[in-house]
Amino acid sequence: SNAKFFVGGNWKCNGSVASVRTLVDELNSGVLNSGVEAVCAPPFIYIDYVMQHLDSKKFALAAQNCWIGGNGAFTGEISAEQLIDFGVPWVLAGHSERRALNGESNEFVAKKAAHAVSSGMSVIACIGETLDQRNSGSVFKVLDAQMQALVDEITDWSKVVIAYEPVWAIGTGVVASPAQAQEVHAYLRKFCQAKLGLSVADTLRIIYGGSVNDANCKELAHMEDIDGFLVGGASLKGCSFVTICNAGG
Ligand code: G2H
Repeated sequence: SNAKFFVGGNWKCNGSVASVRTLVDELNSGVLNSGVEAVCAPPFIYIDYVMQHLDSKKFALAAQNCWIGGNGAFTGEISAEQLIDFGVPWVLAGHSERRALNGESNEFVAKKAAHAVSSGMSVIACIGETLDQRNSGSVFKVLDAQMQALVDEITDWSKVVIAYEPVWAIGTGVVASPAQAQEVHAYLRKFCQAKLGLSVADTLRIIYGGSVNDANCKELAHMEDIDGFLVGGASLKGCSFVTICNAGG
């Protein structure tokens, strides 16, 4: 598509003060292509350190989650308003781990993403089918429902990146083949074309996530409708993450 290559590093619930310092140093010493938009998503408690030390000319910051609405009596939550106030421009929504482990529904994810966008944030909205759903032939039905919920809530799609992350490929080492990923990405772009129009569909970044590493990224990046990656495990190694960021060419 006609979109700037986008790579997010989702550190998940990993790291320590010491390892975050090492990772930031590794990332700062990497050389990034000018054609890539790269974003790192540390756990909340390390965001302040990363903001102060990570080279902001190379990497922007994302939070891994936010609350569905504004500030208030919501113990343990952090709002999009607070992230904006703190200077964090990006947030993930609907990662499959939160859908599965925290019971986040399509509607909840969509409302959260829409609230974050209306608060001024950019959102990486994650979707994807499980292995059972793939084996029973309901991939597109599942993706339709996840996408339709987002379409129903989000008004400004210029602030959205869609991450297709098949659950069976997440953290398993089983990466989707380039053809498997391309098939879904092309489907998603068509869906967006029908629901949101040609210009949105053409500029929307649809990125792939699930066991992306420095060895498999190049082949995936060549596929026409793969506009970047969301990277978990391999984003914890600075040199691997930089290699993946540069896979777009
Ligand atoms: C998918 C991905 C990052 P990993 O969750 O979001 O993780 O690359 O470890 O499969």
